[in-house]
Amino acid sequence: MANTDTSFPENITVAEAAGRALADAGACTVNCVPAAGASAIFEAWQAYTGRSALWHYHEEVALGIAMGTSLAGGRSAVVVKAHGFAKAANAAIDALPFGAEGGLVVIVTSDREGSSSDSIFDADAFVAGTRLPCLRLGTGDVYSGIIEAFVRSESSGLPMVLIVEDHDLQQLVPAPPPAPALPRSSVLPQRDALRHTLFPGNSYPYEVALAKLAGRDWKSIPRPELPLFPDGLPEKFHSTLLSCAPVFDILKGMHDEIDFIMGDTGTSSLSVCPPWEIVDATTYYGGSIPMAAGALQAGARKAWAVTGDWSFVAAGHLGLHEAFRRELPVKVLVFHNGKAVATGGQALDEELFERLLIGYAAHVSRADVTDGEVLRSTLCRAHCSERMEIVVVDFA
Ligand SMILES: Cc1ncc(C[n+]2csc(CCOP(=O)(O)OP(=O)(O)O)c2C)c(N)n1
Repeated sequence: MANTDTSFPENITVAEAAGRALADAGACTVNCVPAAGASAIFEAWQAYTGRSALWHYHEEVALGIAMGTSLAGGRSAVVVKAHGFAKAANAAIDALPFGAEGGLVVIVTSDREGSSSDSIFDADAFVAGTRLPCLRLGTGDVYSGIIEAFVRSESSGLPMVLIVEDHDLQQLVPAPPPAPALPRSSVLPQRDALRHTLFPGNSYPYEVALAKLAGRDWKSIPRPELPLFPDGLPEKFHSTLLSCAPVFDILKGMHDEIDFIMGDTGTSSLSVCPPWEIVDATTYYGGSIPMAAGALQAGARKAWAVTGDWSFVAAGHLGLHEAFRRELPVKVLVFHNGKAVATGGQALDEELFERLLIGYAAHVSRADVTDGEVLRSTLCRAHCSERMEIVVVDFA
């Protein structure tokens, strides 16, 4: 049937249909690393919404931010090339047990023959390996497929991956009629650290994911208790956790004023356990800063990222760059113990750590863990500030 609304052309490209679907689905965050195909969708989304969003540099960060947005109840999309999805895989594999609160849709543009890519591989098999629910969309299904993916992501509580073929994106398809915005719940997702904290010994997120994948009622799965410190946690982490206790105690006191505290791989994320119960969510290595940034993009007022120094150097700083560029006032707490305790105590390259911080010198404040008063005032000042703050807690 002909479209009688003259403000909309009869035919649009598949990329434009995708951009329009992201808008009509109410995605508040669309994160894209430039690459053939992916860029066309992102640009179409910007043109259709009149929004101008920054490009991303790193797909793992783009997905981590989207995961944070989703956790905070916002709808988010990531648009990347297939090899970009491979680069984001560390976040993607955690996205399955982590799940989705607000709809989370990853659009992967595939280039089967490698005609505009620097790699040729089986994108479908790669995505299938993550076990994330996935659909390949043909040209005529792109608009409805994206809208339905958001609906399905929210009803299943899982992220969705959609694969579209690069060379389809410039094909013409009938323009979809203007659609009413996809309704969404205005209720903020409840904090559920047990379900959103991935660490060895917590099998609950995985069991929930399996139930979601099978379409079973995950809410009826018995909820285990988080282990109580000290007896419930491995002895090898006791002394590190005890040394961090002054910081945990202060954070616990501030907890009610913080919307989200994102943890990172490393011993500090064990502060999810009682008696502290600090961390709301922990996913992949270096994921705390992107996730905190994503929560802010979804409208959270205060979001902290709690990370170890090694994870910060390894990947966390990548998220810092993106948060900084977007002026997102993430609060970053770095436990500077000079080693990777979680993996056996490998020494940190101190010079490299300091070098990374120099770029953000105006945002960095430091406190020695033994100086309780300075520690408290430094954390409180950072929390009250309206800009990005990086608090480095130094251990002897
Ligand atoms: C991609 C990836 N590589 C390696 C690891 C293994 N790993 C887990 S935690 C960690 C470093 C932890 O050190 P730090 O961030 O300083 O925290 P700490 O344990 O000292 O508190 C590493 C290397 C991982 N989880 N993911």
